[in-house]
Amino acid sequence: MNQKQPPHQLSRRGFLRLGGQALLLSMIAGGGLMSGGPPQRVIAAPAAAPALQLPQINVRLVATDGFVSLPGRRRGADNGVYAFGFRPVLPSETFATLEALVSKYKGFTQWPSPILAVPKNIDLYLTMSNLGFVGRPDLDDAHTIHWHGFRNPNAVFDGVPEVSVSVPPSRNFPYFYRTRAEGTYMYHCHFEDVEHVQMGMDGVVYIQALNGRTYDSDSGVTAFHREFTLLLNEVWTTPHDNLIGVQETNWSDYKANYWVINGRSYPDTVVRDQDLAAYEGGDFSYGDPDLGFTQPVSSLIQLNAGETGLLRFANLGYEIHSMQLLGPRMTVVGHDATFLGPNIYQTSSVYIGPGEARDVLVTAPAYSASIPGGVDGAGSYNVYWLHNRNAHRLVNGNLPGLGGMVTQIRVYPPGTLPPQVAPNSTF
Ligand SMILES: [Cu+2]
Repeated sequence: MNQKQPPHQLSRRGFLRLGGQALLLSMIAGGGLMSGGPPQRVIAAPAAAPALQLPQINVRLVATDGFVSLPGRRRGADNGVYAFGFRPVLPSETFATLEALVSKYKGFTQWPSPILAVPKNIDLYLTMSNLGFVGRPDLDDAHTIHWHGFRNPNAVFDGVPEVSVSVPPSRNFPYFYRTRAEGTYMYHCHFEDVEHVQMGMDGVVYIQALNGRTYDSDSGVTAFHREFTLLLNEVWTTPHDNLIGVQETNWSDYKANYWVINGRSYPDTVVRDQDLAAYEGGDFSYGDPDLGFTQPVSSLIQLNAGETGLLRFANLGYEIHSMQLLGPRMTVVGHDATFLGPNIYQTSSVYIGPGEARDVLVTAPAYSASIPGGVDGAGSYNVYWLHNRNAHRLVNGNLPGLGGMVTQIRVYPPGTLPPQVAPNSTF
């Protein structure tokens, strides 16, 4: 995210200010004309009026297509899964020309869309640029960004194309959000949304509480040390293959054959960022067929013993998912970006319907060498499995063995892991 104020950003603020002044001036003029007397005096806004400007953050996402990688469907073997998605641009490119972004990013999708971790009480300007498709140049699909569950007072920025604006190829659109209510949300393209969401145009957005915990009015019970976004989806590879093969899909035949967390299915879910090159043999050059490039958001949960992790679950698949943790109890503190207050509950299985979100706290038990675990680059750990309770969703297509919607919580001796600086980063 770019918190700097480039010169033409100031001109945008100036434009808004000018717009406000122009409105005020026309009201004065109108009052004067209607009464026939002198212009009315301008009445100052009351001290309690909402601020006209809040601290501002600028973000830019590009929408394009490309290929992602699943077990048995590796992108590097020219057998990847065709997908659409939103990819972030570098902060230095936030105000780049569309042509520059097309030449660099077109055809390089990622899944899920980048995690948007947004402070509360800021103004977010999110510019989305539709770069068009490389794999299907015959399609002129538009895209939108819809923040699902977010209380958006203006339909123009809500991304539902039937009631607002969609963004055709070679066009930009600046979305505006004022972040008033903390919690876990999700965002997705709303243009032909059954297709575009299945194709990968979705991600997690969350609003950070001012107190550094999960919710501001929580009496201290939603504190955490580390946080992880876990976006649940299923993949039905048939429409992906049909799209790149220029064939139609009957969506009422929907029958998923992969189940993913953050776009990855096991064992990709438990690969540390630091091990990706060795895992797939890539070199991390731009466009390299690595998970780190196509599916860069880790699904692995790492905690020091005694630490509390916040798991921000969101489900943008089309099936209800029940995620079970074998080990410590989970404390559910939020549903759909709403603090549960006295209705906080403990459970070993969290049910999450399509379009729903859950804020779940897990406190890591003490480390013990006698508990099952392993050793990775961070050190020795105990392992607790977090998995879909439906065993049919613990597979990868027709491959044998464990796969699908399963990951690990790794618990290390106290002090092993340094403090977290970004959600989902691994050590
Ligand atoms: Cu779209």
